[in-house]
Amino acid sequence: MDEKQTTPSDMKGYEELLTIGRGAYGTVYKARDKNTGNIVALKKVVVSLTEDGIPKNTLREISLLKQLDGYEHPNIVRLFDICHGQQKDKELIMFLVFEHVEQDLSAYIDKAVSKGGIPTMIIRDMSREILNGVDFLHSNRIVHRDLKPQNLLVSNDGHIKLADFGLAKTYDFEMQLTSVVVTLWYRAPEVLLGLTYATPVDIWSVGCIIAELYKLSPLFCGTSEGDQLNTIFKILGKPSRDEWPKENVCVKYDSFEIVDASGLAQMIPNLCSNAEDLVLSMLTFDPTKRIRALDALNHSYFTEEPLNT
Ligand code: 0RS
Repeated sequence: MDEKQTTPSDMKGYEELLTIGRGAYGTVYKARDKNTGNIVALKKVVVSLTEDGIPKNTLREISLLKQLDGYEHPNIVRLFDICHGQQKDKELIMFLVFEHVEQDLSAYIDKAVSKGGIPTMIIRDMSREILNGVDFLHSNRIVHRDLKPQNLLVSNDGHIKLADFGLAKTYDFEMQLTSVVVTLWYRAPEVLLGLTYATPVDIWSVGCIIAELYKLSPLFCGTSEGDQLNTIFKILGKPSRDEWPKENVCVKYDSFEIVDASGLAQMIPNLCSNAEDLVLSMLTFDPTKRIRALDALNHSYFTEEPLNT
């Protein structure tokens, strides 16, 4: 049997119920722990072995994931266990056993459309929880790199839990093999420009996600890297020549037309002024000037009584 066909059913102790998702990360299954009857999320990760066995980066990442779980952060999915499956040739199959959360934020937003939107107090609580989770990752020097409504999980009692982080170096190898369409909509400009990047990329994504909680549809829907940048500039305005990165950017400043920014308020009429100010401080082109998670949590949007204007 091909190793790609390995499912949790081959693993003693877990009964596979269904495939939740397939992506650059591998496959996530909904499964039942046969001993406890608990429902879990099983993530299958294929690790390519080197002459020395499991790559050092992978070991480091997995031990960090275990260590982070010790904090039991309320806005991060629990990691219950790590099991290794069979080893075939130069590959080892590992299963990460996570707490199962019923719904993702994209499904939650879809449902809210027919309900006439998300109450502003709920948006504020969710935004705070997302930033709390992001601040926790950043404090532990983890950059999520791919925050989006599909990997922000919503528990039955309405709390946000971040998933799909911490295995960046392990994935990158596998990612080249998978031909999954990755969304560009939450990507920061520095990523789209192919520059080096760090924690500010997650803040950009959070800005896009908070805007989406108000708008109920994605803010920047580009079809390619260039089109994504154009879409951003059409709404926020094109950065000045001064702001354009001086590092070796392959993309030319002049390749983007100068347009009159339509503005966020135009796109999202129900955005209050505090929310607009916070989102704009997250959607700052220059990553060094972008607000950090901890400062965002102390923004007047969270500390002042909300105004319904
Ligand atoms: C239509 C695109 C979407 O419990 C879901 C869970 C869900 C989990 C869970 C727990 C811990 C993960 C998932 C996880 C691990 C990579 C991941 C990537 C994305 C999301 C979670 C990941 N398709 C349908 C709805 N959907 C996302 C795909 C759901 C719905 C409920 N419960 N994941 N994903 N880690 N690694």
